[in-house]
Amino acid sequence: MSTNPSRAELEAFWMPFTANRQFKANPRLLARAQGMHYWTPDGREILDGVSGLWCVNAGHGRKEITEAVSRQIATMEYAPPFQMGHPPAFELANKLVKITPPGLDHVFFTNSGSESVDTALKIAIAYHRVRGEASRQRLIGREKGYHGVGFGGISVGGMVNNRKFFGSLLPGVDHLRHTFDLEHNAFSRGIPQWGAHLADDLERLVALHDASTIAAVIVEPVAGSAGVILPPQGYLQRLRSICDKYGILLIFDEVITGFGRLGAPFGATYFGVTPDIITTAKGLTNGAVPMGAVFVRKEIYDTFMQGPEQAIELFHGYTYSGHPVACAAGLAAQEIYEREGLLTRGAKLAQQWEDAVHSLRDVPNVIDIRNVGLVAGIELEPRSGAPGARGFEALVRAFEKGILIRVTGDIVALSPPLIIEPKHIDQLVTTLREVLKTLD
Ligand code: PXG
Ligand code: PLP
Repeated sequence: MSTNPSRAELEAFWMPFTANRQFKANPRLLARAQGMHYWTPDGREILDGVSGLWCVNAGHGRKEITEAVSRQIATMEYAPPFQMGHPPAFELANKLVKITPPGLDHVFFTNSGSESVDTALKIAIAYHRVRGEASRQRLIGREKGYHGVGFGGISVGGMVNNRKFFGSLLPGVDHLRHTFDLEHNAFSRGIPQWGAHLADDLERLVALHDASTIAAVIVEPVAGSAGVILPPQGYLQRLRSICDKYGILLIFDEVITGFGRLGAPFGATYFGVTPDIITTAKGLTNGAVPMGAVFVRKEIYDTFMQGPEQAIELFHGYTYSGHPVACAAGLAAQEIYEREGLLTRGAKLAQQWEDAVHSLRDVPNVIDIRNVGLVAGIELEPRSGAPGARGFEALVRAFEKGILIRVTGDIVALSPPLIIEPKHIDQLVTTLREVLKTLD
């Protein structure tokens, strides 16, 4: 394909979560990547402000990953994961449980965040059944939550457009109210003070459905996809203690917050709240090969390990669970994170990051700025009668001016590779200021 493909050449690919007709009329193509940058087919340099899509945490083009993947694909490209094993999967599992919060010491491998979520929800329901409490089947998500695009994930998720087209979804699901509140929390620096009591909404759902029907609560420690929505101080602690009180499993969906995004290995580590299950993907392999992982407490794993020894304990798994090439990428990525201290590097840059993004406060149409670790959300006032239009223009113009940002509705999200240097932070914020100033 040429560097300037025709409309016809772009037609066959039905692009995901994309305005296909707009894109195919005005394509935004990426051809190459290294470090903090992408390059377009015609050689324009683009500063990556979103780690690809929240996943390339160690930056692009990491040689160690390329080499590990090449070695593995040449040695053994595939091995069946059911009733068979191969060393890299065990090695990666052992490496990962060293950085998970204490107690979460078993790993189930998947191929994406959506599969991790599906796996976690199934484990939660099956766990209660195996324990003899089969009435616990209900799943509780949260408004504005994003848990991928499987039927389980969109059922517990709370983003209207991701749900409304797809019928009646899973039965037996309810939602906590979200923690987004401009009136109390606009322009908070870091974690907002107001709103720990919003966790008490779980008490309302317990009173309505009874704890004996509830298997699990799933939340993102920081909601990414809906536009960087932060948990108020004390909120996650309160959710944890209500779950404990009623024997409900707490699942943290850390597909975005996992692997250093907040300046700590996991959101659970950052907030000091330990869930029963953690779902991950994205940064696990630095985005180089698709892979997800679900971490569970020892007690959950042990509960399944009963009955005859030759019997399968969990009827669940994917053809590509623990794929050798993904494991090789995962091992290499984790070694980079460890060697370069990337899982905690965000903490060192967080203050500078916070000051830089909050400097956009005076820009026209900016109605809120939210930040934690190396994440920021910059919320724009929607244009009247055209929600999302201003945000979309920001994305297009930012790309023209050489920065890659992510936009949800009228919220700009930033989540740069954890290798970012101060000069890149300056460039990102200065360019974004210019872009936002030109929007009417
Ligand atoms: N859970 C969470 C918390 C996520 O952020 C998924 C599950 C699903 O992962 P997969 O690998 O199936 O895509 C995600 C993914 C955005 C955006 O709007 C966010 C995600 C994916 C695509 C776009 O910024 N997060
Ligand atoms: N559909 C069919 C017909 C299959 O045979 C399989 C796996 O064997 C699947 C779906 C599931 O595929 P995967 O294991 O890659 O999720």
